[in-house]
Amino acid sequence: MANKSIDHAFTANDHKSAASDPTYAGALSFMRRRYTKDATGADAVVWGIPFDAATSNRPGARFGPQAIRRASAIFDNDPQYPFERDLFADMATIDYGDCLLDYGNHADTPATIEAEAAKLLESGAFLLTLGGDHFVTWPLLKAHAAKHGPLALVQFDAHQDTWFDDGRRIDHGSFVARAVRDGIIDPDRSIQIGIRTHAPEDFGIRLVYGHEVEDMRAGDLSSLIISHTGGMPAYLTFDIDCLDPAFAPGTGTPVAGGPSSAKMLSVLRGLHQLDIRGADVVEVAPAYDHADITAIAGATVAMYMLGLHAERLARQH
Ligand SMILES: [Mn+2]
Repeated sequence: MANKSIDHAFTANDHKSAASDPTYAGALSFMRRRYTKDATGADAVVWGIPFDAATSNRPGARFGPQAIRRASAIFDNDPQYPFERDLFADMATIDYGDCLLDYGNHADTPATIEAEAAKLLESGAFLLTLGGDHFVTWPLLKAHAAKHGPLALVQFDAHQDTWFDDGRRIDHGSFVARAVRDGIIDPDRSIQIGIRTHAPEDFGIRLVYGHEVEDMRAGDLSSLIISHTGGMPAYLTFDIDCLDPAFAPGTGTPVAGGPSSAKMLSVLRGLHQLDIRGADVVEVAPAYDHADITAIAGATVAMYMLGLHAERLARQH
């Protein structure tokens, strides 16, 4: 057993070192990144929001961050395809742990998430958030828009998330409506991929339905996303229920007829020209999962998001 170490999540001396924990052992952080509450000097921060009180059907996404971190151990000791690099060699990355929320006081939840996200963004790092149900994207968008201005939303989802919203409800199906009304996303530059349910409003957002995804090539979908956002700063949100329940059974509101994880990973891989300013993976609910299928898909989507940021940093150097 050459060059193995263990518990990189708390023994790492810096934020760029490669972990070499045995895959089946060691303290679990996202991809064994160092756990720290100090984001100073980090190029990328991974953060969990264990919240699922906005779920309309099956709850359980509060366990999403834990499940995704645990599944991310499968990447250990293998340089990650398709990025052909040790992702962290030139991208200092930490695991900031989770957001503390009061389960008995959801009225304060959005402001708590927003304030902590804003603090992390102040450090200059790229923020990758592990949900949590899709409500968490609302305060995350607010924090990102405060820094970058209005954003193009690139949303992978079976649902449009434009349901009724009075600005006070805590609903995982309405954050898009709220974001459009508050001007923090530009609907004309936003796009939703994998949609297979109907909501009352689309606000002019470009929809790519599940059956259209089925008919399109992955590269064409990537090109459509890039051209539709038109170079605007973008926020990438991946609701794991975008995938067919065959590839993501462990989620709150599954819908049949979705794409495979292979196809959507190919689409993500083609997004390196997108001006991504922030990203999240939401709605992984491990209680309904089998053999970590959904958690592995979520961890891989998250890893691809970090990979896109690593490529972006490499281009800037
Ligand atoms: Mn959603």
